[in-house]
Amino acid sequence: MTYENIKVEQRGSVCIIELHRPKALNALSQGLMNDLTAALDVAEADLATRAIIVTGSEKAFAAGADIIEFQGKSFSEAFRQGLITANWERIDRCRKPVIAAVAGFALGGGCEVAMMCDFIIAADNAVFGQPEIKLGIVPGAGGTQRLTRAVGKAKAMELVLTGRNMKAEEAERSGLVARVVPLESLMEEALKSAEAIASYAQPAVMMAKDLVKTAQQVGLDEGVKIERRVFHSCFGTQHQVEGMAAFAEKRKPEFDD
Ligand code: DAK
Repeated sequence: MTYENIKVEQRGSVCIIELHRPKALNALSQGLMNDLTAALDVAEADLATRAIIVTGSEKAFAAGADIIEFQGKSFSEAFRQGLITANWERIDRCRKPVIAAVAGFALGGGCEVAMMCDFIIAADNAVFGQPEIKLGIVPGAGGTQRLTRAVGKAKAMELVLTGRNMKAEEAERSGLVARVVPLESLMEEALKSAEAIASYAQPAVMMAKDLVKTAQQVGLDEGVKIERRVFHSCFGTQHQVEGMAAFAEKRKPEFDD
């Protein structure tokens, strides 16, 4: 499949999706979001793909939704057309693990797309922010919600109300990103994580992802109860049998699906 606004590369069982609109700092146009959605559909349907990396360029992961496309829309158009529709949530609905490898600007919708991924590995030049307030709007793809869950109310409120950008080191300290690495080793580090994940039992990986996401939706008692049920269900898989046999036999487990 060929795309206009992204590049897709398969590295073994890892699918790397690179946002690629260099002239507009990877601004997330409708065309780009359509491409991203299509690529995720393919990666999710492909049994050989066990982990996905979404990345951008060294200068920009994505500098937000495409402001030029937004410009001139009336309330009625925005509301009735569902302005930039449901494909914005496609990453969030992906059942396979998705890592955001972020260098440069991750602003507005760019920060929101990164936050929809399962975790963010940031280059030391990464910059995060929700500057929508400066455009006379509010974040519209989960920025106020996911940022608040990630960094807490005080910092989220400050970032959203002032439109201030946050550098990688502050983003790591605040819990928005999992790890900061030197720019030159960003992809190597993201690949290492993706390949580790890809080597594990895929049902367990998908269940674990689902459970961590559940923690963001439900209370502790309910979450722990759901976790217990899913834990027990692992004992119905051949992966648990293989994983524990391999440990006992002091060999590497072989998880082929
Ligand atoms: N949209 C369109 N073009 C953009 C862009 C953007 N967001 N960001 C940058 N560009 C373009 C610039 O216009 C410029 O184009 P030319 O003039 O060369 O043709 C080119 O990229 C290079 O940008 P700069 O010359 O400005 O580069 P600098 O290094 O000087 O500055 C910057 C980089 C990132 C600080 C600056 O470009 C900037 O402030 N960009 C805008 C950042 C921003 O405000 N982002 C938030 C946009 S609003 C929703 C889903 C999503 C959203 C809402 C709802 N639903 C599902 C309902 C999201 C909304 C947003 O993201």
